[in-house]
Amino acid sequence: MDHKQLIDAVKTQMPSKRWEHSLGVMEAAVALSRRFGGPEDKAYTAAILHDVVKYWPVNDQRDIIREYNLPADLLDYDKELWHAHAGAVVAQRDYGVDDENVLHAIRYHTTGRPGMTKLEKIICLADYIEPGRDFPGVHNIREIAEHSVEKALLKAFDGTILFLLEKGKKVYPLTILTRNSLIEELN
Ligand code: DGI
Ligand code: FE
Ligand code: FE
Ligand code: FE
Repeated sequence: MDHKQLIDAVKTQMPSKRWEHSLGVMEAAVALSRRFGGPEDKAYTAAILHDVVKYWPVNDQRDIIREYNLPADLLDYDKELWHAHAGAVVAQRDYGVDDENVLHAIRYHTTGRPGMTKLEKIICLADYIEPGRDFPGVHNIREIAEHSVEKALLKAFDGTILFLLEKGKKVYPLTILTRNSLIEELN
């Protein structure tokens, strides 16, 4: 599928508010790719698809995790984590994406992972700072993102982890490992 076909198809999978967020991620991801020399075309594709199953019934997301032998421990953590992994399966199976870098960018857009590629970092960060996002600290992260993807992502993960702590929620271990690895990369 080309981008236009992909957009028409993915748009039908979510409410219009969420689609606006996806448009914002496309814009931010392309801008970051230009700024930091990432693969623009892949960033565009990954951005379109990153939340493709976010509004599917959670039972369907859970079924995909089981059926495709995705990390079973995801099911012990927040449902919010499921759409990223399930989304990568759907991008490949239903939308014909076969680029492993793009699939990883979708799969790890919520938690990140140690050793992310530039594309993965860009999608993860674009998801945080797209123009429609409005949470405390986003302005500061956008400024940091003018010069460093890693520094901006580290701030973003700090914010997510603080948010989870404040809510008394569990933190998925990979999220902590991602933060640690960003600190190491910056040293
Ligand atoms: O799908 P989006 O809303 O665009 O953003 P996302 O895919 O980054 O989802 C982030 C949500 O996931 C956010 O509300 C926090 C929640 N979450 C729950 N547990 C974890 C977690 N996020 C991370 N990074 N790590 C967790 O352990
Ligand atoms: Fe998401
Ligand atoms: Fe995110
Ligand atoms: Fe998103």
